[in-house]
Amino acid sequence: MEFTSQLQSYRTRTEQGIDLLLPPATTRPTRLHAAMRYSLLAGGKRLRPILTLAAADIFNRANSQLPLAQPALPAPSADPLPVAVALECIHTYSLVHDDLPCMDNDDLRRGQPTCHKQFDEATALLAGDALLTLAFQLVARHYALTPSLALALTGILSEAAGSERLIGGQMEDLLAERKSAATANELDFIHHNKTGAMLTAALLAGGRCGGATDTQLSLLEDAGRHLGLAFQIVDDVLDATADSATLGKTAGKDAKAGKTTYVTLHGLDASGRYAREQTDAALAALNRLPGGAPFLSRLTENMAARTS
Ligand code: GRG
Repeated sequence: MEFTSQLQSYRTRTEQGIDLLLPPATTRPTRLHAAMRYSLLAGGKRLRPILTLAAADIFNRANSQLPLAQPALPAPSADPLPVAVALECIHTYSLVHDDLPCMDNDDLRRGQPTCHKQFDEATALLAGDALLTLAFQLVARHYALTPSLALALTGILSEAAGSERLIGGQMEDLLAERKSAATANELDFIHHNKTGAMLTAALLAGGRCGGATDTQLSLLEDAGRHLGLAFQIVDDVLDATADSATLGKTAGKDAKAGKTTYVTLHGLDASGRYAREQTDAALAALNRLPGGAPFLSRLTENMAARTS
């Protein structure tokens, strides 16, 4: 399938999965479930679930081409959709909490009022908590028949979302804001964990569902790390150069808050070069996967060239 149609197909699968796997808005307490659905269905690029679905497909395709009698059979593949939705739940919870007044205090997210603006602070806090919890419920429910896969996915999700990765990155980010400037090392730590961990987890979860080998999982991890940094550098460049309407969130916030970013540390040109280096490193890892992972490679290029 051509890239754009494939991208749209993954996105549609994700949207349908979200709608199906989230409790209906009529579930009691309706305000909570309405807030969860509001934030999750508000749009967004769906990058993490797309990475999961595409990573699983690499191995589904490769494994389906193997001769029947293999000396070391790859693990059987499983439907990656529930864990793809789980990743989007965790990502969305982190956005809902990040937008709260005690953190980034933002009014606009995915082109719409943030969850606490649309509902209220307490509801947004609880909706975020519930989305995080739902992610693990989805994994427990939908992979119950393959306990070793359920365990591996739980490990991937909990590590990426935990105190040393996503939450740790957010903590260091808040600490860095309180002092005059973050160092390059601190900035790399923040983004490697705040942004990179969830992107890597998405690729790993897909690889696990598709039955990737340990070597292939290492390549996915490598790709995720570089993709995460490239993604964040581009995010910093866009914050400094794009407008709010294009971004669907408040632009120029970093500069206004006096925040250290790749752009303030290295300037626009060097940031562009650094993003390119990281993109190339991600592509090199993807290229070593079965079939050269053309969809993920094109997506990586597109992320580097994105305008929102
Ligand atoms: C509250 C534990 C906790 C963490 C918050 C997500 C986050 C961490 C902060 C938001 C600010 C930020 C720049 C995070 C880096 C990751 C990032 C670029 C998130 C936005 O991801 P996109 O662009 O968003 O994929 P959409 O809306 O398209 O899904």
